[in-house]
Amino acid sequence: MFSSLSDNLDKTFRKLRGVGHISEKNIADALREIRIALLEADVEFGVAKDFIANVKEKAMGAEVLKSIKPGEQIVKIFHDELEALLGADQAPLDLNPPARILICGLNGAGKTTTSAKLAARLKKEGRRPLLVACDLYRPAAIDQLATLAKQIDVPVYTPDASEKDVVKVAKDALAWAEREHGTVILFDTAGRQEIDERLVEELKRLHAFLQPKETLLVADAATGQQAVSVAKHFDEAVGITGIILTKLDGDARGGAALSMRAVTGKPIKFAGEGEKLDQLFEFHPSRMADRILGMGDIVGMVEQVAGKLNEEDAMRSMQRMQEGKFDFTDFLDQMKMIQKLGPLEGLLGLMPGFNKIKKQLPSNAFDTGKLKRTEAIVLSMTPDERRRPEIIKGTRRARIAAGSGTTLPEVNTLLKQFGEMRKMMKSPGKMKGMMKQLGGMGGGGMGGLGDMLKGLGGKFPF
Ligand SMILES: Nc1nc2c(ncn2[C@@H]2O[C@H](COP(=O)(O)OP(=O)(O)O)[C@@H](O)[C@H]2O)c(=O)[nH]1
Ligand SMILES: [Mg+2]
Repeated sequence: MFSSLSDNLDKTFRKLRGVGHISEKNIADALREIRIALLEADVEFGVAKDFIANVKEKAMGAEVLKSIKPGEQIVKIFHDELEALLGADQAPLDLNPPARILICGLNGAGKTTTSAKLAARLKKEGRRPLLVACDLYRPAAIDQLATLAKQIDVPVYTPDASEKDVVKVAKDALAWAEREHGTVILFDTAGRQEIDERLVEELKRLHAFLQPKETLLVADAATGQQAVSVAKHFDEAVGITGIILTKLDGDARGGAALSMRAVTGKPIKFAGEGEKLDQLFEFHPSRMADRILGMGDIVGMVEQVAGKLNEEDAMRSMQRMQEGKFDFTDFLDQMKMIQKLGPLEGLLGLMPGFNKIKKQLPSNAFDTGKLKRTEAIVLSMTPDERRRPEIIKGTRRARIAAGSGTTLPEVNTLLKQFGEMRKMMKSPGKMKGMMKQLGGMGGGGMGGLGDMLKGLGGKFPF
């Protein structure tokens, strides 16, 4: 998501930063490029136009600060406007009792998945969420929600397949919820390929009956402009209170995400970034702006990583890297951590400048099969070999290749890359830079992994 927009903005801003004195012409040129970049990213025309006008006004009116370069000042103005466009502050859910959340949207947008993801989040926060299946058109939809609910261990109300009245279902579900002592109830509704009157009527009736505190529209970020008009339509029909964008992990151009808030005036509250049930994140405009500007969503990454990693382990391998003692045992530990984190590509996408690094990586860099083969090679080494990779010469290499079911060239490549990686870790300049970054991340940092990856740049040995 956003990768070509990020690249284009990066080009423009690099030019701006390069000039010592900024003229009106510099600004005008940059704004023109930015406008094109936004439109290419599928940002709604009116939104792009207003956005550029705002940036222009601020850039022209800004008092030139002596302490920073003029180009950087404009980047900052742009960043702040982008943040405002995305909604300024993170918008929390209204969960005051009776907390009812109505989930709506088109077919395939991700309503059912997102209902479960949201329930999982709420449960983690210590609430007692309940799920209610209100998609009565497809029996499979009820089963789908029931299956997901089971995975996250959240009670689910599933109506009889013969039931056709959604308000009746909601009424029965509320009585059930009372008995279940739920503190927040999520209603997953039916969608259509397109908005049609019957769908809207049904949703209106359900909405009028439930009077939900939150009516969340689930919108697929990959659908671009269409998602924006759908949002408007739903909002006019039932009055949505917020938006959940899904499939931000895809390669959509991102325009919908940027236009949604401005067009509907409703906040984007969460973002889905994968099919797994823990891949729903709070939408933070400021972090998203950083990410679009290629600054990376460092805070998001730290949160994501911190939830899954053992900080002590991470710190220990960081320490070993610094001391130049990093060996294949540490490497194996790191690989295990990486596998725990889930898709590496998604995680790395949050890092500053990753779009550029990504292009330099071999196309199979994120191939989990390759990761497994690398692991097999390391596992076929003796403890001594893992500690002292320099002793792994000819016959040992052949033995490792045979033992791991890989080939000699694969073993050679891994050893070579590992050697290079080690050399880089020992280079004091590089490590110092990494440590500084770590300090800047606050909270003592999460340890070696993120920094190791960053420091490695294009040199992943796996
Ligand atoms: N990659 C990705 N896939 C998603 C995401 N959210 C939902 N999906 C997938 O999109 C498809 C449709 O989702 P579903 O919840 O059934 O949509 P519904 O028809 O709106 O209820 C399923 O295959 C989901 O796994 C997301 O954030 N990222
Ligand atoms: Mg569904």
